[in-house]
Amino acid sequence: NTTEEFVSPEYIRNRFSKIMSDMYKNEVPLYGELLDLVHDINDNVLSESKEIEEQLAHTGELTRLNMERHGAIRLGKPYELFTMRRLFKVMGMYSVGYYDLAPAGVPVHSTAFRAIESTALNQAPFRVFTSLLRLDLIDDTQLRNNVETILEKRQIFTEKVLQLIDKSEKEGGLNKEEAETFVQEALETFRWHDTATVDYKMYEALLNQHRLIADVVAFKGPHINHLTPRTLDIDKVQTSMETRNIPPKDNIEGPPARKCPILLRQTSFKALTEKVTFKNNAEKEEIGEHKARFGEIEQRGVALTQKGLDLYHELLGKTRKAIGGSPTAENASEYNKLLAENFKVFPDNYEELHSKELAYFHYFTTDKAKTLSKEKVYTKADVNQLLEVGYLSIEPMVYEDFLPVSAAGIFASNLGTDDAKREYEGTSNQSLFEKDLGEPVYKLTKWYEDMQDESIQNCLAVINA
Ligand code: OOG
Ligand code: NI
Repeated sequence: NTTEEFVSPEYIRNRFSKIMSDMYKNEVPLYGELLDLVHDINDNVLSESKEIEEQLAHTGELTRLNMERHGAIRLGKPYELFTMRRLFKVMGMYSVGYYDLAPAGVPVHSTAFRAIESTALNQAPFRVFTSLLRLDLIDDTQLRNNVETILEKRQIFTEKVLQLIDKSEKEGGLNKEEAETFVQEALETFRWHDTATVDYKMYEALLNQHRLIADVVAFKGPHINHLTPRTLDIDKVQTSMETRNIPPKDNIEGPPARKCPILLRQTSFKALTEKVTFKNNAEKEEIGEHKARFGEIEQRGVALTQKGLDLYHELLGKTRKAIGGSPTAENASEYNKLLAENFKVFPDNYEELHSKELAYFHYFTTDKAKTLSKEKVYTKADVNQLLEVGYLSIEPMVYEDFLPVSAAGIFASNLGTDDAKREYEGTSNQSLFEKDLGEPVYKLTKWYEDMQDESIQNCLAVINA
């Protein structure tokens, strides 16, 4: 086996993303509807705005737009998180960010697996929001012990996929044939199972503790619970969903609509009610229902610096506080009005977002840069000056990650309001998460900082050459 035979992680990631999407379309036909709707709306936006098209072409995002999607899974025990990290690594995906959902009433902590180089992201932007159940937040000791026993026995990975992960780790990659076996075997872990591994009584006990706990513990594996295409106009998607008989959630999560979109806005359609068979004993089966799988849409905007994030959280928090927490169907329009009002102090043009250091940007040299005198060696300190006089230009750097408050809202809209109102006292536990994961997560803002720096260094290298 020589290195030349290996296919790239991007190839494997795209292949996996494609077969996962096909599987989900098959299992959840509304997701296919949603994809069609999003493609139509994206085509419209691009044909109406040359500016948006050029900006996306410039940053390399245009070609990835229609393959862009993220998914989400919920894991039960440390071994599953540890092995999932190894599995995703075969596809060039690494753990970025730590999200604590406990304060929002969801007993999990999470990360996102994704590519970490911009070229790799542009070739295959697939990512997976991955949550791990926090058993320490289950207050009923007996139930917690039961959960532990149930989870201890399950193996969510196939024998074959484990072998191929080993092989890829030892030899540095997989050839085309192995890669195909790998994606097919990996897919098994994400598949829906309509037979529960517990009896109905246990399912109800889990459900009563938290709907999410039932979803994680009662099944053979971590079925993919949604897939999310990227749209260029989420308000349009939200209002068009109903005309296609897709039932939307009550409001869009995240920042308000803006000329210069920031971070991430998300909405979803409500989870399907699906039939599940519960095995009570060898002879008796019971049919019940479970709600877990839904579809989501996202619109991505510019990534914010820590300063920008702080302002975002301040304005969002202020709005939520004023209406008494998460928006409901009843106060959604009041909430949206207030949100837009409060965000008026957040600059809405790229020049100001840049000069106030609220957001991250890619830097480019312009044609004019060729005329620069070669006598001086330019450094980072000259960058703003070079930008002002037109030797450099900037484009917004897209936010590639997630938002904890929004994620909690997405969880909640599909779990039922009682669960969402729950509060967990437990403190956030990033070091335990990283121990279970088997390595530290990439720090969010540092990742963007490094990308921006790299783009500045590349420009300086061209100018000083
Ligand atoms: C994950 C919800 C979070 C997002 O896009 O913020 C999420 C889940 O429901 O398991 O996917
Ligand atoms: Ni999502």
